[in-house]
Amino acid sequence: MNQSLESEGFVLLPGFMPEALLERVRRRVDELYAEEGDQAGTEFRLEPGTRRLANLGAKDPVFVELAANATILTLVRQVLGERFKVSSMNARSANPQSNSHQPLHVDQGLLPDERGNSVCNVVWMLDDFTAENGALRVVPGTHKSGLNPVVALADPAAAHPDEVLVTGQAGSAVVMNAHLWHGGTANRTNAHRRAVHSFYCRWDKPQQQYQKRLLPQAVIARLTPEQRTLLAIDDPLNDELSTASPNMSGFLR
Ligand SMILES: O=C(O)CCC(=O)C(=O)O
Repeated sequence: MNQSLESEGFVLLPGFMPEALLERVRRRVDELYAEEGDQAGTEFRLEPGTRRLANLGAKDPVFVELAANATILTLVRQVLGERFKVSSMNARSANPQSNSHQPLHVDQGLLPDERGNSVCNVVWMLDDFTAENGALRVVPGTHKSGLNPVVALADPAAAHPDEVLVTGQAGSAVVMNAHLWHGGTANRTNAHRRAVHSFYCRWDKPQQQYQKRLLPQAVIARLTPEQRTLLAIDDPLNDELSTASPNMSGFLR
């Protein structure tokens, strides 16, 4: 059991990505931003002050590899229990000198329910996250509050007295119970702050991006049996749930 993930609601894994993997992911993310241009992220959602990419599983196997990393899955299992799936794979880059500041939120506005936690997010740092460039802020312990900050706080965009900035070197990963109050902050530097998000949900929730429909057949054909299970390709309940809401938007986001 990871104590930080349990009690604080998140754990930072410094230097988690080997250098070659970090470079591969960075290169592909930059290529996709260049290829997609103005259209980047439009399949899902746009956000002022940021560049976004959506549906990354369809765009390169490396993003599925990230989401299927065994150490990461052990931590996700701690949050979501034995049965969970990938919900979406996206990228988010806080633009230089921009207001990429987000209100404190819980992903998809979801609170733990009678079955427990239902969402977990992994933020892969492709650049250093610093106090100046739009690092993630979190309010430790709030995953147990049963409250949605957008409802509970008078001003969810304001600094919270208990918030902490999650800073770290490029290649680090943050595994976060996504019921934790969190949000990106403003980037006051002249460089992009890039991240990939691997987002997971419990078995009984719809995927945020319905993988079976969004992944090209050729990509599905190349998945390993474990990846197929993780992406819920052969899961009739997921077909039912995700067909009903094939591309949910709203905070994680
Ligand atoms: O990229 C980040 O720093 C976190 C963004 C986030 O929390 C979100 O988009 O829901």
